[in-house]
Amino acid sequence: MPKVLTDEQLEQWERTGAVWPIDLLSEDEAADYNLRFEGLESSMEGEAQDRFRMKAHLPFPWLWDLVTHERLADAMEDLLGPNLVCWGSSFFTKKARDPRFISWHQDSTYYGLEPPESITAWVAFTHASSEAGCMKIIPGSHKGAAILPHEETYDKNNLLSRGQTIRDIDPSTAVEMPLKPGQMSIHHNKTIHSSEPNNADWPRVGFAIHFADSSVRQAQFENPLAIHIRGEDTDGNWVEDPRPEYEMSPESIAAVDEYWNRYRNAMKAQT
Ligand SMILES: O=C(O)CCC(=O)C(=O)O
Repeated sequence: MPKVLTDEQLEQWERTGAVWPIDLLSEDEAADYNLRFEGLESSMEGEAQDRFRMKAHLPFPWLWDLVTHERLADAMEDLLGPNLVCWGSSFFTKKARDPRFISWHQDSTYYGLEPPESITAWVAFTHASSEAGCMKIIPGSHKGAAILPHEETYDKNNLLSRGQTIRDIDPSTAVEMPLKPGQMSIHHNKTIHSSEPNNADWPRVGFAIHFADSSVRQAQFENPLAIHIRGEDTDGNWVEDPRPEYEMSPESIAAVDEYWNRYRNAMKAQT
C-alpha cells in the first residue's frame, strides 16, 4: 500500500517518468524556506546554485531537514522501496525576468551511478508556473536509452554547467509540470526534461533532491557520501554525510567544496 502516492500517480509515474504535483510543504513553510534562501543569497557574492553544488544540504540545517522530510521519504519509498539514500541536492533558481533556461537533458548523463537509476524530487519554494519557466518533460522518455548523446554547448544562458543538450527533441510532445509553492514534482533520471526562461515578475526558486535505492553505486569515485534515509545499505555503498552542526560551519563548507571537486574531476576524466 503506497504511503503518499495515489494509484493514479503511480500510473502517471510508470507512463511518463514523472509525477506532479505532490503537496509536500504548506504555503507558510515554503515561504519560510524562500525567506531563508533570500537571506542566504543577500549574504553572499553570486548565487547559491553556483556556490553550493551537488550537496547543498551539507552546510544548512534547514535544507538537511528538507531532504530528510518524512513525507518526502514516504513518497520516495513508494517509488524506490524501503532502502533509501539521499545522495545529493542542488538549487535551481531563476531570477524574475531571467533569460536563463535549462536545455533538454537526462540527469543520468553525469551522475556516474551504476545502475543509472536515481530519482529527483524538485521542491518549489515559489510559484513555478508556465510563465515562470517551470520544468517540462518528454513523457515516456525514461523507457528509452539510459544515456542519449548530449552536446556540450556552454551557452551562457544555460544553467547546466556544460550546457549539455539533447538535440532534435520535438517540443510539441513536451508536458509542463507547474507547481505551487510547497509542491514537488518527481522525475526519473532518464526522463528528458528542460525549462524555459522566467518571464514572470517573481523569482522561480526550486530545490532538487536526489535519491536512489542503496544498492545503486557511485562508479566514478571511492567512498561516495549520502544520507541513509531508510532501511539498509547491505553492500556498504555509501558513507554517511556529515550532518551540519550549525549553518555554514567551515567543516561543512569544506565538505561541499571537496565533494564538488570530486565530481568535477570525475566529469573531466570522462572527456
Ligand atoms: O530547474 C529546472 O528547471 C530543471 C531542474 C533539473 O534539471 C533537475 O532537477 O534535474
